Amino acid sequence: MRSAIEAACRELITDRVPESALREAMLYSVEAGGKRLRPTLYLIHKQSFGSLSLADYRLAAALELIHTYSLIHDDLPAMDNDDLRRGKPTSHKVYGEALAILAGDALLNTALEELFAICRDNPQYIEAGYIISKAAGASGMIYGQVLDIQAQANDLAGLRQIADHKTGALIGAAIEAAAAVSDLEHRDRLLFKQIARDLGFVFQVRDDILDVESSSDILGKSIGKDADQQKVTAASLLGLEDAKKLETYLIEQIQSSLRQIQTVDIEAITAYYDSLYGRKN
Ligand code: GRG
Repeated sequence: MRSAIEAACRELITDRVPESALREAMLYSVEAGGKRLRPTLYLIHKQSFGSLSLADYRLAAALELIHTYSLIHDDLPAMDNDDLRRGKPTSHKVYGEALAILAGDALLNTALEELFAICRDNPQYIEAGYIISKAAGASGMIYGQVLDIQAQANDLAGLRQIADHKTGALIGAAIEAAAAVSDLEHRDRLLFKQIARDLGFVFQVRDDILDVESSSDILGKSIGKDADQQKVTAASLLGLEDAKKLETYLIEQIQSSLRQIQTVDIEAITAYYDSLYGRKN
């Protein structure tokens, strides 16, 4: 799945962006690596809900482009000011700030262009396109980033609000989009919505733990940034031990929701989730 996602990302960019420094900068960040979490989530769920078509790989690639744009912009001096991402110098370190900003813009726009094209060719994908563009936008990921910059969390509810938007929105959209293009029973669709929400939060809690416990060699990005920036995170708010207990609790919630799913074979989904819990990078 990973190589199919990566091929689809490359094709999307080379098909739609003229050969230029812009295309090079877009490919640089997309091909620097990464777990391909969001496209994989989409494809694994869509496959479990039915089957996969070319449109699904195109949609999965669009998700990865949106995510990569958010990382480029998050790393800019005006935001987190990071030098390292996916184990390589950040976009603005290699291409300068102006091109990094434009590469991020172009990744987002290319993804939306592709989503519109998918919907034009396959009208049953319109709801999925709406879910993804909304999740990336001003009431989703961008809103979460603003809350994060303004450091508005001082309790668990505040922390969850930021994580649900900044991290959870796009992760959730990957799962919800797969449900939207499939024939899923209403009850199971609601359960997957809850699972998506908990998965986004557990992913963020682990990210907070890794920022304290891991190394930049393993993570491919700088560590200790949260403490340097005095960010309120699961680790700083609860302490490492309780952050890990929260992680365990969330995983149990997800597992309990999964057990209630009635009409979907959850084997591949469960196996993929299991590979994410306790991740080291
Ligand atoms: C700039 C609009 C805008 C949003 C930025 C993605 C994001 C929102 C910020 C990144 C900062 C951060 C550490 C977020 C928490 C978790 C997260 C989204 C980590 C990065 O995603 P991974 O781990 O990255 O899936 P890879 O490189 O594996 O794709």
